[in-house]
Amino acid sequence: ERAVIGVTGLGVMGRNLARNFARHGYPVAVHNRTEAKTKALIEQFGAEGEFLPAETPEAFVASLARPRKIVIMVKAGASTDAVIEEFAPLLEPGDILVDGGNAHFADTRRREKALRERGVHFVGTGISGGEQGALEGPSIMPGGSREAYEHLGPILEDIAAKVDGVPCCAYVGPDGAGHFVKMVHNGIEYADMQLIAEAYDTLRQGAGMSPAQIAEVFRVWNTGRLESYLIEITTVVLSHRDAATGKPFVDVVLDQAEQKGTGRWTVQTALDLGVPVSGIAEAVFARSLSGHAGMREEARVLPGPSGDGLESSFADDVEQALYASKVVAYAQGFNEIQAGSAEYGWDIDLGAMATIWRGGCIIRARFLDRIRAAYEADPGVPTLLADASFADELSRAQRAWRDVTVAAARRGVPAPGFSSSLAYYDALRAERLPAALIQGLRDYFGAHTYRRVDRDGVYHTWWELPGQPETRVDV
Ligand code: NBP
Repeated sequence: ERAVIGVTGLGVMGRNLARNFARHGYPVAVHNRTEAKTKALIEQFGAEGEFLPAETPEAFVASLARPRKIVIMVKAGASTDAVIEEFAPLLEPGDILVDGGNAHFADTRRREKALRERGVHFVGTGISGGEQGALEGPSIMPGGSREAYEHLGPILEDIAAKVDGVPCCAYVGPDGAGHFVKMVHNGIEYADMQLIAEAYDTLRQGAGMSPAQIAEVFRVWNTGRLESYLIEITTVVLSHRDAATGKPFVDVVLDQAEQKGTGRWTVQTALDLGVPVSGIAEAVFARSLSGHAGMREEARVLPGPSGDGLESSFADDVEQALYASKVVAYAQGFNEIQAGSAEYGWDIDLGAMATIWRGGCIIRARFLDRIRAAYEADPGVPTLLADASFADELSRAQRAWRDVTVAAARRGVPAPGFSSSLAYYDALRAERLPAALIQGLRDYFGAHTYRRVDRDGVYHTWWELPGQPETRVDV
């Protein structure tokens, strides 16, 4: 019973997570369904720390100190249920099962409830940062009971990424909260990448710049407020040349983006919760559109605009459009976390979520400090757009944001992220929305009723009667 923690599922992520624990001095029990992976881990990396390999779940469980802490790192879905079924009977009340896979938060809620009834803590945990993050310090978003976090938290905080000495790991909230936050993190990641892609496309097609020139633009942007991992690697990818053809790498890659589903979950969940996450939704739809090869092939005959190129000083405007749209996407994502937290009673600290995303994960960025500060200044701020410092930046960006959106449309460059984020900004700040007309139409064809700006109550207009009288229907 030497192992402080155990990892079962030694794929790409599990293996590196186990090594991360070992490198931090924790004796770590390791187990994998196919034993060869366990052996390979010991052979290759056994010298990095104290590993306790186990052939069977029984031996694995027996090697763990109590309360046992077991991290499951297997393919999300049925595999996770299979592994839980295998291990749960071997555990005792107070033991802690951690699911570090990309589970849907609803599955995590179900699993947590079932295990709680057996006295076992189930900690659905978002882990971001990919293979390298798992090894060198990921961003960790653990849900589950506070009691479980008391045992587990210090170890996870130890192996997490650090920014200014602060670990990128904090207790998120009960049951599915950790996986929910990870889901929204991935949705925001989709939006971030879509906006970067639009900035690139606008500069390439609109301003006629080469990938190498655009790489340089991104390099400069990465020294300013956009500084982030994704902007940094955009420079690397755009600078890269294909060895076989000598062409820019971006020109030899098939332009059909794939997805594993967490972006889609973010949007589906937002639809259920009634939270407008248009920037994230556009990013998911843009990926799915890119994959419709047949439809795109047939539509290629449609004419586009004719016109001159844009000036390269335009790049400064694109930076503003990218930044402003990014603020909108994050504001929408944080609203979704806020809504999920309210719906499920999680009491999530939004500022803390921005804090744990500052390092380790794919969306790590300087910008997240600003979000943390905004929630520290006013934890109840209904939208980040209303935070004084973001509002100020958006108002200064808006001229360029509008110009780039217009220019993209004029040039025939699709920029759904820029334009939908701008529409969201304009809709939120609007004095009056045409939703009033929609209410009128609904009342006309379906007697769906409406409320008035000048009086309380619910009303219906008798559209078919002479004089079209109105009555109050809620009394
Ligand atoms: P891999 O595909 O590398 O490994 C899958 C692991 O699941 C293997 O250890 C495999 O065992 C095990 N497994 C499967 Br599949 N079915 C099983 C079952 N029925 N019983 C027991 N073990 C089973 O996955 P990965 O990329 O390490 O991802 C693991 C989890 O981490 C996923 O949920 C993923 O979404 C999540 N995640 C991945 C990343 C990333 O960047 N890759 C980032 C963040 C989160 P075997 O060796 O016997 O086949």
